Amino acid sequence: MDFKSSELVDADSVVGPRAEDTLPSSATAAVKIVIVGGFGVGKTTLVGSVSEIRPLTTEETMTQAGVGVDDIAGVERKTATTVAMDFGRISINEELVLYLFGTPGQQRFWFLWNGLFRGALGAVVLVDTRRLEVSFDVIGRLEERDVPFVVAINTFPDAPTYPTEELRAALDLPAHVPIVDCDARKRASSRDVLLTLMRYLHSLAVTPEHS
Ligand SMILES: Nc1nc2c(ncn2[C@@H]2O[C@H](COP(=O)(O)OP(=O)(O)OP(=O)(O)O)[C@@H](O)[C@H]2O)c(=O)[nH]1
Ligand SMILES: [Mg+2]
Repeated sequence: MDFKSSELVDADSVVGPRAEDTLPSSATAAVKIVIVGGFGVGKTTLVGSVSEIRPLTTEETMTQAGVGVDDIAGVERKTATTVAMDFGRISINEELVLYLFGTPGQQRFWFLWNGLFRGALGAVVLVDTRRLEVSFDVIGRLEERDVPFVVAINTFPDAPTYPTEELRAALDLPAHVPIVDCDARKRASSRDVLLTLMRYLHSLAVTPEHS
Protein backbone atom coordinates (compact mmCIF):
# COMPACT_ATOMS: atom_id res chain seq x y z
CA MET A 1 0.00 0.00 0.00
CA ASP A 2 1.13 3.52 -0.75
CA PHE A 3 1.06 6.20 1.99
CA LYS A 4 1.30 9.91 1.40
CA SER A 5 3.33 11.56 4.15
CA SER A 6 0.34 13.81 4.94
CA GLU A 7 -1.67 10.72 5.90
CA LEU A 8 0.87 9.50 8.46
CA VAL A 9 -0.04 10.17 12.06
CA ASP A 10 2.33 12.44 13.97
CA ALA A 11 3.09 10.68 17.29
CA ASP A 12 2.84 13.97 19.21
CA SER A 13 -0.68 14.60 17.96
CA VAL A 14 -2.04 11.28 19.27
CA VAL A 15 -4.38 12.02 22.16
CA GLY A 16 -4.07 9.78 25.23
CA PRO A 17 -1.48 8.91 27.86
CA ARG A 18 2.04 8.01 26.80
CA ALA A 19 3.47 4.77 28.22
CA GLU A 20 5.76 6.65 30.63
CA ASP A 21 2.87 8.74 31.89
CA THR A 22 0.90 5.72 33.02
CA LEU A 23 1.31 4.48 36.59
CA PRO A 24 2.41 0.87 37.00
CA SER A 25 -0.52 -1.24 38.21
CA SER A 26 1.62 -2.36 41.18
CA ALA A 27 1.60 1.19 42.67
CA THR A 28 -0.41 1.09 45.88
CA ALA A 29 0.69 4.22 47.78
CA ALA A 30 0.87 7.81 46.55
CA VAL A 31 2.46 10.52 48.63
CA LYS A 32 2.38 14.27 48.09
CA ILE A 33 5.68 16.10 48.64
CA VAL A 34 6.29 19.83 48.29
CA ILE A 35 9.54 21.40 47.14
CA VAL A 36 10.00 24.80 48.74
CA GLY A 37 12.67 27.45 49.05
CA GLY A 38 13.37 31.08 48.33
CA PHE A 39 13.46 32.69 44.94
CA GLY A 40 15.71 30.99 42.38
CA VAL A 41 17.16 28.24 44.60
CA GLY A 42 16.47 25.52 42.01
CA LYS A 43 12.99 24.16 42.82
CA THR A 44 11.81 23.93 39.20
CA THR A 45 15.18 22.42 38.25
CA LEU A 46 14.86 19.69 40.90
CA VAL A 47 11.30 18.72 39.95
CA GLY A 48 12.33 18.65 36.27
CA SER A 49 15.47 16.57 36.81
CA VAL A 50 13.83 13.88 38.91
CA SER A 51 10.37 13.58 37.34
CA GLU A 52 9.65 10.51 35.25
CA ILE A 53 6.81 12.28 33.48
CA ARG A 54 7.27 15.46 31.52
CA PRO A 55 6.99 17.99 34.35
CA LEU A 56 4.30 20.62 34.37
CA THR A 57 5.85 24.02 34.91
CA THR A 58 4.26 27.43 35.11
CA GLU A 59 7.25 29.60 34.38
CA GLU A 60 6.84 33.12 33.07
CA THR A 61 9.45 35.46 31.71
CA MET A 62 10.54 38.05 34.24
CA THR A 63 9.83 41.53 32.98
CA GLN A 64 10.45 45.13 33.89
CA ALA A 65 7.10 45.09 35.74
CA GLY A 66 8.69 43.04 38.50
CA VAL A 67 11.46 45.56 39.11
CA GLY A 68 11.12 46.95 42.61
CA VAL A 69 8.49 44.30 43.47
CA ASP A 70 10.56 41.13 43.30
CA ASP A 71 13.78 40.81 45.25
CA ILE A 72 16.20 39.46 42.66
CA ALA A 73 19.39 40.21 44.63
CA GLY A 74 21.90 37.44 43.92
CA VAL A 75 19.94 36.00 40.98
CA GLU A 76 20.13 38.92 38.58
CA ARG A 77 20.71 36.62 35.59
CA LYS A 78 17.49 34.71 36.09
CA THR A 79 15.03 35.19 33.21
CA ALA A 80 12.02 33.04 34.19
CA THR A 81 10.17 32.40 37.42
CA THR A 82 7.47 30.02 38.65
CA VAL A 83 4.13 31.79 39.02
CA ALA A 84 1.87 28.94 40.19
CA MET A 85 3.59 25.58 40.68
CA ASP A 86 5.73 22.80 39.28
CA PHE A 87 4.38 19.29 39.15
CA GLY A 88 6.18 16.00 38.64
CA ARG A 89 6.05 12.36 39.58
CA ILE A 90 8.62 9.75 40.61
CA SER A 91 8.19 6.07 41.50
CA ILE A 92 10.42 5.20 44.44
CA ASN A 93 9.75 1.49 43.99
CA GLU A 94 7.01 -0.61 42.42
CA GLU A 95 4.51 0.31 45.13
CA LEU A 96 5.36 3.86 46.18
CA VAL A 97 4.83 6.92 43.98
CA LEU A 98 5.70 10.48 44.98
CA TYR A 99 3.82 13.43 43.52
CA LEU A 100 6.04 16.50 43.63
CA PHE A 101 4.71 20.03 43.88
CA GLY A 102 7.22 22.86 43.51
CA THR A 103 6.15 26.18 45.01
CA PRO A 104 6.72 29.65 43.55
CA GLY A 105 9.73 31.32 45.16
CA GLN A 106 8.66 34.93 44.98
CA GLN A 107 6.91 36.30 48.04
CA ARG A 108 4.05 37.83 46.04
CA PHE A 109 2.94 34.28 45.08
CA TRP A 110 3.23 32.76 48.54
CA PHE A 111 -0.54 32.90 49.09
CA LEU A 112 -0.63 29.82 46.81
CA TRP A 113 1.19 27.81 49.46
CA ASN A 114 -2.03 27.07 51.36
CA GLY A 115 -3.46 25.01 48.53
CA LEU A 116 -0.14 23.44 47.61
CA PHE A 117 0.42 22.18 51.16
CA ARG A 118 -2.97 20.54 51.61
CA GLY A 119 -2.40 16.82 52.14
CA ALA A 120 1.39 17.04 51.88
CA LEU A 121 3.28 14.46 53.92
CA GLY A 122 6.60 16.28 53.88
CA ALA A 123 8.74 18.93 52.22
CA VAL A 124 12.19 19.53 50.80
CA VAL A 125 13.65 22.96 51.55
CA LEU A 126 16.18 23.89 48.88
CA VAL A 127 18.83 26.31 50.10
CA ASP A 128 21.39 28.45 48.29
CA THR A 129 24.22 29.26 50.72
CA ARG A 130 24.89 32.57 48.91
CA ARG A 131 21.47 33.74 50.13
CA LEU A 132 20.75 31.88 53.34
CA GLU A 133 18.41 34.63 54.53
CA VAL A 134 15.77 33.77 51.89
CA SER A 135 15.33 30.40 53.64
CA PHE A 136 14.42 31.77 57.07
CA ASP A 137 10.80 32.68 56.22
CA VAL A 138 10.33 29.46 54.27
CA ILE A 139 11.45 27.30 57.20
CA GLY A 140 9.33 29.38 59.59
CA ARG A 141 6.26 28.78 57.47
CA LEU A 142 6.85 25.01 57.43
CA GLU A 143 7.29 24.97 61.20
CA GLU A 144 4.02 26.92 61.61
CA ARG A 145 2.24 24.30 59.51
CA ASP A 146 3.91 21.35 61.28
CA VAL A 147 5.11 19.95 57.95
CA PRO A 148 8.18 17.72 58.43
CA PHE A 149 11.03 18.68 56.11
CA VAL A 150 14.63 17.98 55.13
CA VAL A 151 17.06 20.67 53.98
CA ALA A 152 18.94 20.23 50.69
CA ILE A 153 21.85 22.57 50.01
CA ASN A 154 21.88 23.14 46.24
CA THR A 155 25.59 23.33 45.44
CA PHE A 156 25.94 26.23 43.01
CA PRO A 157 29.58 26.47 41.83
CA ASP A 158 30.35 29.83 43.46
CA ALA A 159 28.34 29.21 46.63
CA PRO A 160 30.31 29.11 49.89
CA THR A 161 30.44 25.77 51.70
CA TYR A 162 29.93 25.56 55.45
CA PRO A 163 30.18 22.66 57.89
CA THR A 164 26.74 21.10 58.36
CA GLU A 165 26.57 22.06 62.03
CA GLU A 166 27.28 25.72 61.16
CA LEU A 167 24.41 25.66 58.69
CA ARG A 168 22.18 23.98 61.25
CA ALA A 169 22.92 26.78 63.71
CA ALA A 170 22.47 29.51 61.07
CA LEU A 171 19.10 28.08 60.01
CA ASP A 172 18.18 27.34 63.63
CA LEU A 173 17.30 23.72 62.89
CA PRO A 174 16.87 21.00 65.50
CA ALA A 175 19.44 18.15 65.51
CA HIS A 176 17.08 15.60 63.98
CA VAL A 177 16.35 17.56 60.76
CA PRO A 178 18.52 16.06 57.97
CA ILE A 179 20.74 18.44 55.97
CA VAL A 180 22.17 17.09 52.70
CA ASP A 181 24.04 18.50 49.70
CA CYS A 182 22.56 18.16 46.23
CA ASP A 183 22.88 19.23 42.64
CA ALA A 184 19.28 19.89 41.59
CA ARG A 185 20.24 19.45 37.92
CA LYS A 186 21.17 15.80 38.44
CA ARG A 187 18.49 13.18 38.61
CA ALA A 188 20.42 10.84 40.97
CA SER A 189 21.20 13.66 43.36
CA SER A 190 17.61 14.94 43.42
CA ARG A 191 16.37 11.40 43.93
CA ASP A 192 18.75 10.96 46.91
CA VAL A 193 17.21 14.06 48.50
CA LEU A 194 13.73 12.54 48.17
CA LEU A 195 14.96 9.24 49.60
CA THR A 196 16.42 11.14 52.57
CA LEU A 197 13.01 12.74 53.10
CA MET A 198 11.23 9.38 52.91
CA ARG A 199 13.66 7.84 55.42
CA TYR A 200 13.16 10.84 57.70
CA LEU A 201 9.36 10.58 57.49
CA HIS A 202 9.67 6.90 58.32
CA SER A 203 11.88 7.67 61.33
CA LEU A 204 9.29 10.19 62.56
CA ALA A 205 6.61 7.55 62.36
CA VAL A 206 8.83 5.29 64.49
CA THR A 207 9.99 8.05 66.91
CA PRO A 208 7.09 10.52 66.88
CA GLU A 209 8.54 12.71 69.66
CA HIS A 210 10.57 14.54 66.98
CA SER A 211 7.57 15.51 64.92
N1 LIG B 1 25.06 25.53 38.87
C1 LIG B 1 23.84 25.17 39.22
N2 LIG B 1 22.81 25.87 38.71
C2 LIG B 1 21.56 25.50 39.07
C3 LIG B 1 21.33 24.44 39.97
N3 LIG B 1 19.99 24.35 40.20
C4 LIG B 1 19.41 25.33 39.47
N4 LIG B 1 20.36 26.01 38.77
C5 LIG B 1 20.12 27.16 37.90
O1 LIG B 1 19.60 28.19 38.73
C6 LIG B 1 18.57 28.89 38.07
C7 LIG B 1 17.32 28.95 38.93
O2 LIG B 1 16.74 27.69 38.97
P1 LIG B 1 15.14 27.45 39.06
O3 LIG B 1 14.98 25.97 39.08
O4 LIG B 1 14.38 28.23 38.08
O5 LIG B 1 14.83 28.06 40.51
P2 LIG B 1 13.42 28.16 41.24
O6 LIG B 1 13.71 27.93 42.68
O7 LIG B 1 12.41 27.28 40.60
O8 LIG B 1 13.06 29.68 40.99
P3 LIG B 1 11.64 30.45 41.25
O9 LIG B 1 10.56 29.56 40.78
O10 LIG B 1 11.76 31.70 40.45
O11 LIG B 1 11.62 30.72 42.72
C8 LIG B 1 18.39 28.22 36.73
O12 LIG B 1 19.08 28.98 35.77
C9 LIG B 1 19.04 26.85 36.89
O13 LIG B 1 19.61 26.36 35.69
C10 LIG B 1 22.46 23.71 40.48
O14 LIG B 1 22.35 22.75 41.24
N5 LIG B 1 23.69 24.13 40.07
MG1 LIG C 1 10.58 27.74 39.90
